[in-house]
Amino acid sequence: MSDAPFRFPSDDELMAGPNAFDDEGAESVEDEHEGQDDDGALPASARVEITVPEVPEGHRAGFACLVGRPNAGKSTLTNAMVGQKVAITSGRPQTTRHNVRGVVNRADAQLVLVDTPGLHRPRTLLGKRLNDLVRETLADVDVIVFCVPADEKVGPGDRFIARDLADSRRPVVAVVTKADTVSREALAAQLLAVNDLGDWADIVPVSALRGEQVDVLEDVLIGHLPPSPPLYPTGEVTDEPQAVMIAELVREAALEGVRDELPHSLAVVVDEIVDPRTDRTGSFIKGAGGRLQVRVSLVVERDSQKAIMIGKGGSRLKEIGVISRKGIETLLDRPVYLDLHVRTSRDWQSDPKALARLGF
Ligand SMILES: Nc1nc2c(ncn2[C@@H]2O[C@H](COP(=O)(O)OP(=O)(O)OP(=O)(O)O)[C@@H](O)[C@H]2O)c(=O)[nH]1
Ligand SMILES: [Mg+2]
Repeated sequence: MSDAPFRFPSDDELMAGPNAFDDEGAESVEDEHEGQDDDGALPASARVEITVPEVPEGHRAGFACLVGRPNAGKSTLTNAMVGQKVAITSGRPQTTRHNVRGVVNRADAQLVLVDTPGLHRPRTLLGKRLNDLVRETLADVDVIVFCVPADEKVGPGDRFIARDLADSRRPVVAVVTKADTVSREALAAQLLAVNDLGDWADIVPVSALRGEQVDVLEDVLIGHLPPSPPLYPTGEVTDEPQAVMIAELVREAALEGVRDELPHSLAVVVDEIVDPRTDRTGSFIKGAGGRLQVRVSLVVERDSQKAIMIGKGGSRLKEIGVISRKGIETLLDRPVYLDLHVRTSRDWQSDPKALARLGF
């Protein structure tokens, strides 16, 4: 995998023919568009651009969607398969709040993983929206990955999801995650319990943390994809917009060490990104130098939570800034000046207007 910083193509770019594939190894016929008449009609000499990527015989490509209850290890497994962090992870439930696409590029196949929010009994409007999002996603993929953790008993939460999956009419591969956390006997028992949950195309135990069986799962999933050239540029590992990745890295750092309701109550948005190198009108912060200036808001539901986020004398917020800045600088491959603010938006999880402002 290259060390070059990510380049995030826009939807338009992804849809545009030549950009849909690596240019390397592609034969293309140039279209100069010269001599085009004012009325828009192309002269007979105009040639249409055709790009023919060289796709090896038998190449497969398609989508696999990871589902499961909160905290089942979906995002950690997504990152392990991609080989790079595309989704944030934490021990708090409901860490993932939107579909994150991660791309596994191999010579023989391209597997696009769709990591989804955990499915659970919704208690807020946000929870309901997240469940709806997952259900819609299921309809559009080639194969579904149902994640059940090895270290928790199969329960009503898993049965609730299994019933939904039975209706999806897609092949479902059941995965017992976190296999490293239990004994061989307990793992065998969990595999049997998961087998009894439904009619699965396969059952695979994995440990994303140790990288065990991750390649086996990859092969199984690719076996369910149709013959197709790559769907995404083969150099990309995700199509997440840069601002979303930044906000997620801040949220991941902020989730560390908070408990109870706070993880659910926290949303993070990027308010502004100013690049003093390219934006001459952009305000130039003293001491920021040539660094990219990133302003981020941490939004909580109550003033008491705001106090916790800020910490004594601002100590917690400072810590969040130090940790997330490192991640953002690695992501962007350049120095960053990070400005964090905490604000309260009362009960935003249940307020449709606030949800819309926060991008849900
Ligand atoms: N020991 C061990 N821990 C794991 C493994 N995979 C995930 N975890 C841990 O399980 C917790 C939850 O992992 P996530 O990947 O964030 O879970 P998720 O299913 O994406 O959670 P939501 O996004 O909230 O639905 C984290 O603390 C991970 O470090 C694994 O293979 N082994
Ligand atoms: Mg997740």
